[in-house]
Amino acid sequence: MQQGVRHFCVAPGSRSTPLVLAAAEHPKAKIHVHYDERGLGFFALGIGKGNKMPAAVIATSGTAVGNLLPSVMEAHHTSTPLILLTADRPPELRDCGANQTTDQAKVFQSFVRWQTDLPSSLDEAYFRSAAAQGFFYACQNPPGPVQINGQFREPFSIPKITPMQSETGFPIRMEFPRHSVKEQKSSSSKGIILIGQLPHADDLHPILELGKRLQWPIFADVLSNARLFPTFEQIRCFDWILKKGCDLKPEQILHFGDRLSSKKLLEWLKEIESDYIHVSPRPFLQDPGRILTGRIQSDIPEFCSVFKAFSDPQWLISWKELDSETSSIVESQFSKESPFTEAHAMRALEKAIPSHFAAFFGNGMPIRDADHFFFPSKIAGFFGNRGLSGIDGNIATAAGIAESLQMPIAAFIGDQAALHDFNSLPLLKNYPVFLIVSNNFGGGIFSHLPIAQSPHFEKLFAAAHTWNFELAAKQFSLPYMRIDANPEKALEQAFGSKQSILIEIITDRVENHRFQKEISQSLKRTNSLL
Ligand SMILES: Cc1ncc(C[n+]2csc(CCOP(=O)(O)OP(=O)(O)O)c2C)c(N)n1
Repeated sequence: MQQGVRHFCVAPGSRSTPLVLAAAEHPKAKIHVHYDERGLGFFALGIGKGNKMPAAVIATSGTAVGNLLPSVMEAHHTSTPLILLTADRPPELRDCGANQTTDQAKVFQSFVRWQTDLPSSLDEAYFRSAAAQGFFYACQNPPGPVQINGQFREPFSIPKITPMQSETGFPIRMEFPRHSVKEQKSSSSKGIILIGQLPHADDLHPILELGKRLQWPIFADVLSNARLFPTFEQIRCFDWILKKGCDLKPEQILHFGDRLSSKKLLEWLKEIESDYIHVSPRPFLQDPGRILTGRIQSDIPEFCSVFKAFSDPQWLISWKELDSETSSIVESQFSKESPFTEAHAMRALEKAIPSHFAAFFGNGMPIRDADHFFFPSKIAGFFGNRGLSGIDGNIATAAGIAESLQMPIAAFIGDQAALHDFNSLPLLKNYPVFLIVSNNFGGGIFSHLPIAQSPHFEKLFAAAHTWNFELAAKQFSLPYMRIDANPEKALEQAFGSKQSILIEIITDRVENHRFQKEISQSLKRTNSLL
């Protein structure tokens, strides 16, 4: 608490009684209760994604702790701060068959930035210091998950910790060094800037300004938030341009932040063999193609201010021309008579979403469709779980983001991601989450793979089903709306609500695949006419 942690996410249990009561008695703690530790972990992850401050999860011993692992992995891979307060048995009950007792001090292995196994009896100074140490590691550069495993002996009592005098400020002052860099020069004028999800919100503008100064095209991922500031240099249809085939070859690539969603981009980067530099304040290697020619660990604004290169206005203009040709071909597909697909649903969301909403995209097709088709003029921000791209915990993460930002969120996820995280529907009870489930009755993403031709596809890959979500909403007293076509008006109406709602949009994964294939083919046809 003294460090500024306010959200305590609690799953019921007995061994964790001292931790739960200590949080409950604190006047400044905001307590969230959920019965499923897996969803609770993702909810806490969402809080950390929203406000960059760690939420604390309190869990009892045994498999409860194991259920936190997926969210801890995602927190590790996305550098999201998270504190786990796990309750354990005292040493005399370990390794002797005692109930609900396992080796939970090592469950999270290398995924936690720091871990401690607190002894059963400890004085206040030790406890305070360990809590501050955990906070420090959770927030250091790079932030991430930490575990404080506490050994509690019965009878349980509330630890007597007298609140510190000062109610504000941190008793441990943290100052992280900025990673500064010397002047960086490139002899190229034909450069491209890639922007993935960024470590800090204030990294974005210096990159956009760098693009303007150098007149270098910018390829920005949906989670970079760059499309909220549509500067001239941004190439909106870069993924379609690369899919169609493109003769423009950059000499220099500058990549800021995380991996981009576009698979085609990675293939193209391998083909072109340009000088390719990744810039991040974090020490993690970001190079799935093993093609980087340089890594610079630096604060992003600092790097942008010292980077020098040449500009060639024609280079940018050539990309802009390609972008506008490509964009009009993509748009012409939307104006044609065609069956209703996930792409159309995404477009409807783009038009209907109010500007004070945030947006979250589930893994599978939703994040990819958002990357292609979701360019709202103004919203509060874009979110996803792209550290490990799991379809688990997507509902819980969106709920955690809404809670920490205290703003409504539209969460667009597929039916399998929804089925995976049904347990988290009760978490929608607080801040409004407009949960849009695009139900294409299976895993649509696999229709885009060669395995879609296999006779085993529907059963073993799409995992086809015939379920819908109306009764699930009813089970958790959530309002429900079903949309079969023309979703824009219906979405606008739903977004007027003050409370969470489950909106099921019926889509067709085969048609979605056909629609996107048609875009690629019409782009290729135009290529051959040129
Ligand atoms: C926890 C987890 N299990 C399995 C996968 C593999 N996977 C990736 S996408 C996907 C299907 C997604 O289907 P759905 O949520 O319905 O979205 P759609 O692609 O149909 O739009 C699966 C099973 C995963 N990413 N995470």
